[in-house]
Amino acid sequence: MRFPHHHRRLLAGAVLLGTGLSLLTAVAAPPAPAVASPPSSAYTLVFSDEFDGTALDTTKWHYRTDVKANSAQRPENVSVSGGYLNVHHRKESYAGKSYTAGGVVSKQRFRYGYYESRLRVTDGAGWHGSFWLQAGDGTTTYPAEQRTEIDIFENDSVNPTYTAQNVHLWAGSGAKAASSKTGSYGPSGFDVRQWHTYGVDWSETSVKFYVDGQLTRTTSYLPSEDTHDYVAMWLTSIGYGALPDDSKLPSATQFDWVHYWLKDAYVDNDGPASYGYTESGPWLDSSLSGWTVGSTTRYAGCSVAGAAATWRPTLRAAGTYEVFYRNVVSSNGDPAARLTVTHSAGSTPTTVNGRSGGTGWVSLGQYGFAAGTAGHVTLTGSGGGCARADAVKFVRR
Ligand SMILES: [Ca+2]
Repeated sequence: MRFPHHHRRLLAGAVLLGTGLSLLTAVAAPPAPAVASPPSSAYTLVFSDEFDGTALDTTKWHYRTDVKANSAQRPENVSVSGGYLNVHHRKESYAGKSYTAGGVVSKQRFRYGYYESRLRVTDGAGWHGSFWLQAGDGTTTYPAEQRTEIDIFENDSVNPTYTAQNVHLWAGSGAKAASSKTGSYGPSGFDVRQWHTYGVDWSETSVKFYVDGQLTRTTSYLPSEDTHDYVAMWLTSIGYGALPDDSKLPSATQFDWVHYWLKDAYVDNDGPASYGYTESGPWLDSSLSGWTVGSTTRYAGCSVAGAAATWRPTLRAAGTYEVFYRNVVSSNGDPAARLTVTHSAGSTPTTVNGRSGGTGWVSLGQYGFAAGTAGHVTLTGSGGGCARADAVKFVRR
């Protein structure tokens, strides 16, 4: 099921249509229809920028300011006008380069969910337009915290007939953790100088790439392959590959809007502090690995009854969710850890054996939840072993 909705600029045009054809000439020719395309109704919009103002919203965005390949990136090259984020390309000497470009990097971090932007790249060789996900603040493309990189859209403008659709697995500071998962999309007649929407649905096990609302490529990407970390959205363009075609400068790569939709909620002991994990009683760092590469776990004092950990997501929409606890099994684990799910109809306890069986997600059942932070899971140690805390997920059903 899909939920197309027209961009509000088109709605404004439709309103004017009803008032008389003579007004049509006052309305700029609308670009091709924009489609917001979460893969199902279970997704909720939680971050967006329509770029409809006259200045960048710097509460949402850093500027990309690195110096890389053929250009230096400058805040001066980013503008918001005409309903677009414009990333300007210029021939000018700056920071040792002969060209400048730029872009924006979200201050907020995201993980799983559906990301989409409508964009078009410049006409003329030399520019690497991209809509992509990775940690960082724009000062470098190789931050120490760099792990997952997902290229939702990526093109070298010397060949405007394709978009790359890659997942890169980094270990930080430009070092690879594993081989990239590369692919591209470019059917006959495809032209990235025209407006298209590019989306990615990133989940715990896969990355699905969309173009104009159609699924074009799926790659598996498991939490055991690299850290599924919290990433920023990058909407950028830099000089890269073929030298720029000076006859086309100045030019710009344009972004009409960007949207992020969330479906499932993950709460992790080592996620951002504000993302809903808390403890009471004696807890310690464990050497046992968490659910994704680099994720840590905690354990309660092993003979202490009553130590508790709580996972409390911010659920973006009311609905039915299946709740899972990641059971980190060990020989000294708590054989009777008590997991209590608090939901719209009350609280439901489940006893989980943390001493035998395999480490992995354990379903605690499906329940109804309100939007917000009322729903939660609490782990209470029995005192008969080490209760262990890693992650809990709420999967929308
Ligand atoms: Ca963890």
